[in-house]
Amino acid sequence: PRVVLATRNEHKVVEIRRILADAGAPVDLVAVSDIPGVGDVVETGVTFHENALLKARTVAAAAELPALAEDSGIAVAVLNGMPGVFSARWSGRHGDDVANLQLLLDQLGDVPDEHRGAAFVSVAALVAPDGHEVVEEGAVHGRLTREPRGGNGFGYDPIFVPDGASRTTGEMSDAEKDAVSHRGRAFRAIAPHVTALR
Ligand code: ITT
Repeated sequence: PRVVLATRNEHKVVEIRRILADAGAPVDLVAVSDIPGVGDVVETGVTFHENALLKARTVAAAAELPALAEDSGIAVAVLNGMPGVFSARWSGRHGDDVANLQLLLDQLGDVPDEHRGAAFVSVAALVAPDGHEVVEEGAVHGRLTREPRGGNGFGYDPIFVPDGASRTTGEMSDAEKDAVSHRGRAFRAIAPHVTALR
């Protein structure tokens, strides 16, 4: 099937393509930037679920093709789940990973390790122009470090250590991150639904 990948985040494009390929889902993924007339979707939702569906519905309608979108972020326990849906724009500058990560570290200050719990969450939404919709969620729990470590991945990866691991997801290989990540879980769950499209 031909499916539009409704994200403007290049890091997500790379990871989602890789996860679906590794899951053996044969799909012709078209970048949303290659579809003329599809503008930016304003993320007005207050949940990952709402925003993922909003992005997929808007792009599916505009492109007249099935669309796959993701909304994701990091939920920090001592910040009552923030940055959450605001993760990409936490510092006020959308997509500024360095500023976003630094602000989060500053906000945590010297909160002790046992209170630095956080979870990455990914909600994947698949919407077909005929109205067929599937939503799958993935999460990975862990804790935030005090200093960034590792240059792989993106966003908050250099400060996130999954439960049971000692390295940050920024220090992991692609395969190691995908095996445990929120995105790996959500997109492996949605892969059979993508394959089932005609
Ligand atoms: P689209 O809406 O176009 O998909 P976006 O980057 O704005 O792109 P989101 O609103 O879903 O997407 O924001 C996700 C943010 O959460 C992302 O910019 C990172 O700051 C953070 N994030 C999500 N997954 C991550 C991961 O695997 N590693 C590190 N940070 C991640």
